[in-house]
Amino acid sequence: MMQLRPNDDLLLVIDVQNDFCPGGALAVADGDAVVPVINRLSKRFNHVVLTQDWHPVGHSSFATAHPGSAPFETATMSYGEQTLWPDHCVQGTHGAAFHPQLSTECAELVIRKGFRDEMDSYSAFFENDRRTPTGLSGYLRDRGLQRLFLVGLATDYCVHYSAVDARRLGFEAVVIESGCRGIDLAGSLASAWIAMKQAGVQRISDIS
Ligand code: VGL
Ligand code: ZN
Repeated sequence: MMQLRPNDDLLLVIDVQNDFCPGGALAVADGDAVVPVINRLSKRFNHVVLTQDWHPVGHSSFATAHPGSAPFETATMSYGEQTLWPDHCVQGTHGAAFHPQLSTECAELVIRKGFRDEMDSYSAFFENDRRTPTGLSGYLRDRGLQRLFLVGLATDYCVHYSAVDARRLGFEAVVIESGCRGIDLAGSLASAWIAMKQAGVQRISDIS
């Protein structure tokens, strides 16, 4: 049983957007199942922050921006290998909007990411060069928030990168499994759990 610390703890809700839910452009299997779980968890936290994947039209992470490439292939970018995705979470579209049942009114901050043309961003803290900050760590430090509980989509990409970066930056990080679903591309879900464990990320099934 996990004892919450109301002044230290933050629920970080990653990318619960229409395009990652069934029917969306980059649908995660059962992705919308996280919505009631997250709504229930949100009530337990004094502090809730949401992230929103927010790409310009023709973004460099889209396979359509790389002639001859198909979604889920990789491309070499200035910062390394990048998986190419179907067009998704385009700024201002229905796909980029939060799931309509997600309760967003309790959120004190929405971090948008992936809005730079030339760079993708999985982590809530850094763009995919692992260097360009989103500002979230400064916000958390200024607010004195030390322990992050992560939920959302997808476990093996944005939740994984956010949790590992949280540890790198010296925060405590706990992933709540019932509030996450994964894409699982070529074993990515299993390797994400291994990487998170190695980084000192805690994994719990739920908060009762
Ligand atoms: C995500 C792939 C591309 C995610 C975002 O939210 O996990 N995955 N963009
Ligand atoms: Zn994206």
